[in-house]
Amino acid sequence: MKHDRSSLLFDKARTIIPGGVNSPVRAFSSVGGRPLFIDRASGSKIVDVDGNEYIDYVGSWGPMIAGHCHPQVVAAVTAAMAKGSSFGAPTDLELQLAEMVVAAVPAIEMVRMVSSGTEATMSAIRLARAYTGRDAIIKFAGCYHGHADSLLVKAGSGAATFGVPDSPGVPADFARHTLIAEYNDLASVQSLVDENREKVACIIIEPIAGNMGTVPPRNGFLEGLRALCDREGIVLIFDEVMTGFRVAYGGAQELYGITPDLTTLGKIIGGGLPVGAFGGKRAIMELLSPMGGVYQAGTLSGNPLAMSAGIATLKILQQEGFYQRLEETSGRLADAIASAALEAGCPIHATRVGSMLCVFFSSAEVTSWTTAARCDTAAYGTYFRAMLEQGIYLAPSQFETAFVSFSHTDEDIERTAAAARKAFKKCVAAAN
Ligand code: KE4
Repeated sequence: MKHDRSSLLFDKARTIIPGGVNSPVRAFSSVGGRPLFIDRASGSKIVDVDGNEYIDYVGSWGPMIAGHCHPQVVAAVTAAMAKGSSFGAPTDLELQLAEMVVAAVPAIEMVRMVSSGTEATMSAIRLARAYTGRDAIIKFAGCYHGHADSLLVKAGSGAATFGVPDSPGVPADFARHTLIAEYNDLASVQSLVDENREKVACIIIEPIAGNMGTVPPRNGFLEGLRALCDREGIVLIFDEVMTGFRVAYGGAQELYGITPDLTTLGKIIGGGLPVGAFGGKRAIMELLSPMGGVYQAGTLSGNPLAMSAGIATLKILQQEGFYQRLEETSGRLADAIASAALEAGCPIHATRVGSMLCVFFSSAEVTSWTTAARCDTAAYGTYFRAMLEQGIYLAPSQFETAFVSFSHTDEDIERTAAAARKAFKKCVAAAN
């Protein structure tokens, strides 16, 4: 595959955009090689500026669950654009999407739209601090909740990828309010709570961790967090920016039957346009300006184009059999990849929850950041490059999740399996 035009664009981009990218994990730094500049996409495929086509398992990091350029989403956004892109005033569209979210997620009694997942989590934490009058927050090593200062402590995703889970520029005075627990380790949470009596405002968690690779919650873990928060008067925040409408129409909280106090959303509810949302108990949400004193605002919050894309996408997800088809396709892919690794004699630990999946280059089970961090990231890089050369576009980091969309076909799965067989053999050869 030739990548001349991508390479030229990357050289130019790097002169005026830090790292040549507008989000670090896109830089391919941890997997070697140079990022591809994408020209267009449709269904399960993306095409780079050199005309190379790939089966896409990044899906814009989650939003494209219905596939790229879904006709219903394109039509909705085109129609909205013809009426105006932004008014800075309430519209019926944001009410429609709010009603769909509230109907889908019973724990959300009220919801506020914003323009990114970061804004959603940052605002939810501010609300939790106001509601409890407490300052400390608990997050989990390896979980990523966006790049707000208080959350860039032992963060996952790109922060983990680049080895800066504790970002420079975050004042120690901010970070000291962020306490770090171990995912799937209730005792580590209880210890922090015991050491910080009456000081913890909230626990924020990815109910299925997707930013250290895909790490499912162990049986009883989420239930234990819910009980602990009830005992201690702590606000439980489920960050479902990635899992919301992904693993079930009602998100991970529907899948596991746990009711958080606040939920953050993003990605899928914007159908690929900039969006985020946070919502939950009325008693907490009513503290938000202009009802209450907790300030939060945004020029493009509830933007008509993003709302239109989100409404159209959720309508597609409501179609009979949508999640069943997604489950079947994802299961076939996971089985094929596991078989390919076994056939090649390449030790991996594979995880999957619905259409979120991950190949950890580890012979041990991965249940938290401690075990994820031990993965062979060089081997992941070999796997990534070998798959890319064969037209399979994976997340350019071991500490991310692969996403299957409704538009991935049986042929896509077969092609991916064939590519994986060769890629794992390359990994074994490289290791010897
Ligand atoms: P954004 O601000 O990027 O819209 O959302 C932040 C966020 C919050 N919570 C969770 C669980 C998330 O996964 C994210 C963002 N996810 C990453 C991918 N792992 C976005 C990709 C990127 O940073 O470029």
